[in-house]
Amino acid sequence: MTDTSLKTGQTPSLSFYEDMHPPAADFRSDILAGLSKPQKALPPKYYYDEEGSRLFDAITEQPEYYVTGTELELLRAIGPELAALAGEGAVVLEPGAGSSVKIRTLLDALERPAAFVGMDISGDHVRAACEELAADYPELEIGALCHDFTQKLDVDALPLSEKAHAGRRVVFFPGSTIGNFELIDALGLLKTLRSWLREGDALLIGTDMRKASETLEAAYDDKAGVTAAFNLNLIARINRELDGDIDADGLQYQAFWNPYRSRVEMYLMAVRDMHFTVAGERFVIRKHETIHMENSHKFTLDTFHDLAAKAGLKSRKAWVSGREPFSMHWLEPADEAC
Ligand code: AVI
Repeated sequence: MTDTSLKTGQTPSLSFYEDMHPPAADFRSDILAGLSKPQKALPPKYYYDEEGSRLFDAITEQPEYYVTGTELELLRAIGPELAALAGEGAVVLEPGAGSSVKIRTLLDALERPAAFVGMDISGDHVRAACEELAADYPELEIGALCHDFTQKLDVDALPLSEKAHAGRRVVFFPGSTIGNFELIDALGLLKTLRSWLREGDALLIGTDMRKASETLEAAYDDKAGVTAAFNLNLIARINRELDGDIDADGLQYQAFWNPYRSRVEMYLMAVRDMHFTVAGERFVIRKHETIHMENSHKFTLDTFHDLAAKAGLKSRKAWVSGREPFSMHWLEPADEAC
């Protein structure tokens, strides 16, 4: 439902703010379920509390973590080609927040874009990010949506101007976030994003690529220990918010390249037997037993195009960085799926 109070004064710089009331996550039951599995696992979506978001930003600045810098460099290099593909008056939709330097790089590259719509599961976060953007791009129609991007969205119903609705839609999904999903869920997400597109619209998506295992393992286990701290921060969050007593000193962070599943797998391994309580429930973790924290899938052009094709998306153009292999894809609805 449109928040009209915002339309009528509080934040005149935003064209609209809409809260789609995404289903609330249940931290307690998700954590208890994860710790009860034979292979203990914690959902990575819970990494990002305030400290976790700060630590993730710090990861992107580590010399070993090539992902962010490489993608930004590639985005800058292909700007003129993106402008030609998008044409004048495009509407950019970004699932995830809208504050980063990447969205600014894209908006700067495009020819007089008509509108930008930022979406995030946190309403406060997306509103603040889009307001910041609106202050810097006063000529752009900018809307913010509190929305879970894995859920359906009727883009035609968004309160955008007629001019904006007539522009080519470019859904922007950078950062290789798609790689953090299990492949079956990545396919589901691509199908959802595909459903936002009409014929001629596009999904511009960044995907990290397979490379030497040493490079990958160093990127996900930096020397300064920031990625380890990012993982252990979730343990601290569990202890704080769920009255837990997990001894973080008894857990060691590890990252492995799994070539069979083409992904980096991240774990916390117990260095000794430990008994602990979370939300009143008792658990035991044995020496050398692991908690599976996250996966980061790496693609080739072919493996990603195959996945996209299953979601009804065909590749119009793909670019690969000359530094560490990282790809950007311009995908369009496949004819038969339109
Ligand atoms: C957010 N995502 C794309 C990161 C990645 O590279 O898979 C998450 C990450 N986890 C540890 N380092 C980075």
